[in-house]
Amino acid sequence: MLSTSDPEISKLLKSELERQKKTLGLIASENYCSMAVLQAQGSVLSNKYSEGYPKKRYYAGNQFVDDVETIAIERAKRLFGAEHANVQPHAGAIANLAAYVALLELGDKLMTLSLAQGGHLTHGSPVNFSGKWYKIIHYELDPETSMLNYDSIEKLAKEQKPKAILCGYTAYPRTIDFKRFREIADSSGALMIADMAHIAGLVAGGAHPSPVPYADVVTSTTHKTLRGPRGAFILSKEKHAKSVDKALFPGIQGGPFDHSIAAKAVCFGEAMKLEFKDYAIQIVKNAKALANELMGLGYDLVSGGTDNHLMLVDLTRKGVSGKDAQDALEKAGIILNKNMVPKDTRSPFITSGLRIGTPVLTTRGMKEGEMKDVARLIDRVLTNIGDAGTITKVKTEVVELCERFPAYKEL
Ligand code: DSN
Repeated sequence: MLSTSDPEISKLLKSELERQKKTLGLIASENYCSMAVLQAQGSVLSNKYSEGYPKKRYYAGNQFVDDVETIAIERAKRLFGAEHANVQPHAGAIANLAAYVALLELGDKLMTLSLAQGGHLTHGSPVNFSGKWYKIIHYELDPETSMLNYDSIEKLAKEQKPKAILCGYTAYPRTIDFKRFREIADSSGALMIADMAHIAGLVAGGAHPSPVPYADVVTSTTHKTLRGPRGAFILSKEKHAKSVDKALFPGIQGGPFDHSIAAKAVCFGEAMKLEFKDYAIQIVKNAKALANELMGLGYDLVSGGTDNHLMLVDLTRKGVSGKDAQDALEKAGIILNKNMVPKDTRSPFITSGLRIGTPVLTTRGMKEGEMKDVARLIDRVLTNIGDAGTITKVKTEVVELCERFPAYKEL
């Protein structure tokens, strides 16, 4: 229908589908969701207004929307063993805003890892609401290991006495000890917030420890390792349930995106299946295989490897900037993002590193053997940067690999 009613947009959607089919998606925060998720997301629920929560709405006609949202809430609680779930946040940034509004007053101290060290804009960046509205104290990664140093975080927390400590990151390749963060929070009288957006699928599939038993509030997106629709949710202890719900609506958002909530319910349902466990475990196996192969090829990995779905390659010794590497790889059909590395001397627009993640390729069915191939393809481009012939050859091999592991066969 779209192709006749709006050929201009239809053509672009087809081109994007082709791009997703024919390139290697290595952006650590992306994934390819199922056809079922896409169908729910593109459903008539998009037409409904349902401000409020199930059975407490400001509009009529919500009998089916109520059931959809209730199912999504119950599935989220069951999947993560949570006391309370709110499935309405439109995005991870909004979920974090709601967590802060629920737990903090304006100007309260919030302790986080900075964006440059692997946090997120909403973890107190000066250009973000979080950095403007709260007094941000940043803890640092250990300068030697580039890993979390729990003892020094504890020392800082005891000195600073923040209202809340946030853990959970966008570019940290190692396991997070959430139990230790709870101890740190308790020892300094702080609340604990965990942003598990990146690792939610690993947590759901048992491939990373869960923050849910320990954190007061857990925020997450649904579209990363969890492989759902673009959107977010919040889990909390029962004692914070009312504040979380009130913070989000009417505090921040208006009408929920009921189509997204339906798609989140489908995603939670998929993540409860046994196959999802295998998927989550394979994401990590693939990341380790890719990391080992890259290190074997002479690349420096921040912290010396990975425990999760992503790795950070420090290109300093290779003499290539993150931006140049990203651009050259994109030309060859390898899609990833430049990233700051510890002690980076370049700006965030240039950077000295790359962030590489395996959720998409794992969704496509690739395993450790293919990860070695992918590492070698990356290496060929980076060691011949600027060589058009290499890029053309690698691009052909990328398309061949993609065709062996097709995405969206139905489309
Ligand atoms: N933009 C996401 C990422 O790439 O990690 C986080 O929101």
